[in-house]
Amino acid sequence: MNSIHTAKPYPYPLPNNKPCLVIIDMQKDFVEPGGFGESLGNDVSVLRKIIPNLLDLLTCFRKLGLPVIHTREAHNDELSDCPPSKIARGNSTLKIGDEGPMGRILVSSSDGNQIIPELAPIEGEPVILKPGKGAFHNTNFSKILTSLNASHLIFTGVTTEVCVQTSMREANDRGYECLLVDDCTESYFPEFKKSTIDMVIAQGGIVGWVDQSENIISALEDVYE
Ligand code: C5J
Repeated sequence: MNSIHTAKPYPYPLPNNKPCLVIIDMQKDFVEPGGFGESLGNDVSVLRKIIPNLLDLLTCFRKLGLPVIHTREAHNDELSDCPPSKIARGNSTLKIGDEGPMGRILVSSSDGNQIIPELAPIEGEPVILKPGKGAFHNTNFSKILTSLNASHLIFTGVTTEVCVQTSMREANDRGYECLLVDDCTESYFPEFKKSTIDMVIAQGGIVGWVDQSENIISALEDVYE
């Protein structure tokens, strides 16, 4: 059985079918000034440091013809898919649906809701619009994974302890083999990122595996090229 032998807490098996790259919420709302992330009081520049690593991993998946799925945390214009509790929550200067410098906060039609240009999806790469923190809640993510015959998901994106971790846990509960890429995920709070990584690999990999992008790229090239 092929594997990524450097993964923690033990080698991550690589399947005969294709592993899928899942890029969570690399949208302007969280990564650029003027969006939801900044309105919550965060320094968004800390999230940007993963972009070069994520681009390398994305390029590898595209080169090898392996599937890539993007998500955006997004609501419709009427906010009919957004519970009032979600709008009320948080100490932000701009609430979900308010007009900000990049258009309405977390509304799918806004400029701020689009994926950053560096990682923009290309033709054939599905983009899941998710109204919740997890990628499965009220979306067609399950259907797309089934249509791809996916069993192994490689998770990246922001923020580690919110949408990435929630989505990975949802996937783990549904039987997917999940690997979190340490240097391709980021949090506004370094200690929360560290805790998430620790939690994933604790107790013999109770939620999945963790590794660095360089090791993953090298293993994928060996197995799928
Ligand atoms: C948050 C996310 N943090 N994508 N969303 O509200 O993690």
